[in-house]
Amino acid sequence: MNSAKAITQFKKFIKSISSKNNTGIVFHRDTDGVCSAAIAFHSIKKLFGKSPKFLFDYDYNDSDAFEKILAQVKKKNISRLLILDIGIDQNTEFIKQLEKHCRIIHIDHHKIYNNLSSSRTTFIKASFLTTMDPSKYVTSKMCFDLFSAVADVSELDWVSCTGIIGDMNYDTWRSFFDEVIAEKNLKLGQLEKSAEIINACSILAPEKFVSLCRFLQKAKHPTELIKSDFSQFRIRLYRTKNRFVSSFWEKAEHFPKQSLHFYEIKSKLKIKSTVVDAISQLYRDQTIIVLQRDEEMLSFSARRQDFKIKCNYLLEQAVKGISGGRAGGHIPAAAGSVSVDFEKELKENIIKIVKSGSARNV
Ligand SMILES: [Mn+2]
Repeated sequence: MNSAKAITQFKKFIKSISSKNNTGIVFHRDTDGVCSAAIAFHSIKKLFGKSPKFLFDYDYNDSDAFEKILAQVKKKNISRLLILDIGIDQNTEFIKQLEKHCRIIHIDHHKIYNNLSSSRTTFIKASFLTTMDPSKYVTSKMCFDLFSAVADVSELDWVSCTGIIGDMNYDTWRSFFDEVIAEKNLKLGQLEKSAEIINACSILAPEKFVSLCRFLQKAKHPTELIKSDFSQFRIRLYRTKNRFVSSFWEKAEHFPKQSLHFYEIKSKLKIKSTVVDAISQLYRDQTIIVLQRDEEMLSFSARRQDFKIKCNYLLEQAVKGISGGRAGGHIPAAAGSVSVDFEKELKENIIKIVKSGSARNV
């Protein structure tokens, strides 16, 4: 699939919507995900005079998520569903179920696991639209560019920037930021603060994430978000994060020869992605793996900012053969989970794979 074809497919899907259709948006419960959803929401409302009837923030760790989505799609009679910033093509069976009830468009920048393209599903991955690594063409920028071809979404350019920061790709999109900053009379710091507020909300108050999406789709400037009630979560989260970041050297398990570090953190907050993002910004040429457990599951996130190790491959291989193990993501950022009983096996697998050199990105 080339870029022109993908854009044609996108337009075809949008043309298939009328004001008679009920639309829904399923988006990843993270900053890039909700920013993507806000841009899609805004566009649909503008194009059809009718807001999406169903919004759902998807968490990879929620084993009931697919059932919940299917039930709501049926109940709310959703006939057009947008799935944003989720590697949903790992779950072809679920898509087959959904296709019985609605037409689907999947817009995402994770690597391609399975091509879902069918008469009912429009499948758009970043790699159809760009030659750069797909992790860099974040979904909120994809949505901004795609929807710009059918509607005026310029009001939400700052939301796209916020999603880009959430997926740590400011450097890739510097000139886009310069334009937005000049046009909206913004400061980069306001966009960074916005990304932090959204991230904090996803962790401390996920039950408010759908209303955050509704808020963002009509917010014309980051100050609206910064002055809102959502702002309160930021300070609480960042205090905790900084504590973990500052004890990284002392508390983590280090494998300097492999440039590999395991760091298990204990917190009631689901904070591992935030912690690993911050640490990996400090040590860009190291493979950092932060682990966090609840009663049953051990979750982990891997980061490597210099692209020398494929984190997605590393974790996918490491959970192979571990029953119930899951993993996926991008080259610089991936995540997964196994049952707590398999911690030792998981770490041994990771060390073995790194030593073998097979996860090297050549
Ligand atoms: Mn993303």
